[in-house]
Amino acid sequence: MSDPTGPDPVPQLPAPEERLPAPRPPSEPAPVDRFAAPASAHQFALTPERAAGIVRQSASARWVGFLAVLVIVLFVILYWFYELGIPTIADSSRLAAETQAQSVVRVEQGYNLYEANCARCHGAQGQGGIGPVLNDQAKLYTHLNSSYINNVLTAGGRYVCGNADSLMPIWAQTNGGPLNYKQIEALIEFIRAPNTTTYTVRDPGTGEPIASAGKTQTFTGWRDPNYQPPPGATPVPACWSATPKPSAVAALAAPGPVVAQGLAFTTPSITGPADTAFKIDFNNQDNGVPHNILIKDSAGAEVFKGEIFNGSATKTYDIPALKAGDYPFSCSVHPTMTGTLTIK
Ligand code: HEC
Ligand SMILES: [Cu+2]
Repeated sequence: MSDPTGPDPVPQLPAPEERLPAPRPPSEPAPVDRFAAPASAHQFALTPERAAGIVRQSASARWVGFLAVLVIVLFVILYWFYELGIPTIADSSRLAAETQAQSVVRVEQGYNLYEANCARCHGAQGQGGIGPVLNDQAKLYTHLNSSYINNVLTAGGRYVCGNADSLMPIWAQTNGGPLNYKQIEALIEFIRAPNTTTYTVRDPGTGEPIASAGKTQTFTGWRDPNYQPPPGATPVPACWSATPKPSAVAALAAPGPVVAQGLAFTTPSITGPADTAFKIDFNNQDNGVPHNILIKDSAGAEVFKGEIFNGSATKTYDIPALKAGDYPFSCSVHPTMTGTLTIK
């Protein structure tokens, strides 16, 4: 279809030259065999020997792991029994032994507290006197349980029968008494101590055993752990009051022992009967330190001067009859040691 009037047709270009690299001349074969690793090196599958080695290795790793776990498990089990005891063997545990040792310490402290504060009313062996008997098995079985004793010592004798004039004072510091909660605990532990255990009498200050005639003094608890009330026994009444004899009351009016310890009177307020001569047991617990009791009247006049002696020792002072009133007392050697004697 050419049109003589149309523009000149685009001239036909020759096909573009093919620009390929010049072909290589055929290479000559290598003169020698090239160095190459054997075919086995290129094999990625495990050889049977290698596979067996891996199995052996992981088997021993499993053993190591198993033994480690075994050691830990055995340790846990053995430590468990060590701490908590072997079942069926009572008291075989370390915790029980520790509790037992602490209980012994408390009972021994409780003994000293009892002898110093309670023995004058309840008897040195708890046999009773002005206050009711305490070492009675039927009573110790349930009546004198820890919380009951704690209540009596906290509220005073009124807790027993509701008698507001009970002779038994309040002992717990929480209620204004002289003994702190540790001392109350020790007293409870002592009162409930089993009679199957022998305890050592210790010096309250140093904790050293007290020996007399070369023999360490000991005591046993009161409670028989195997006691069962006989069938048909009348239960202990909740209110167990002893009506004190008048002579006992007069004796009671005399103060308990006055204790000097650490250059202070641990019993700074004491009471005594009016118009009656009475005795004071003065217990000087400061080793090698001299103390005495010097009583003055409110005007400052000396009414009694006790013999000065070195601790540890106890002496009984005979106090003359005094009129009712407050009498300050002190130590003539250490005037900073003071207290008040109330005569009523
Ligand atoms: C001043 C004498 C006196 C002193 C000291 C004393 N008590 Fe008492 N106690 C009594 C009297 C009296 C009763 C009886 C309570 C009542 O009904 O008034 C009693 C009751 C008790 C009871 C309850 C007994 C029962 O059968 O219910 C216990 C426990 C007790 N005293 C423990 C102690 C302890 C522990 C101490 C030493 C910290 C102590 N007492 C010091 C006089 C005393
Ligand atoms: Cu002194």
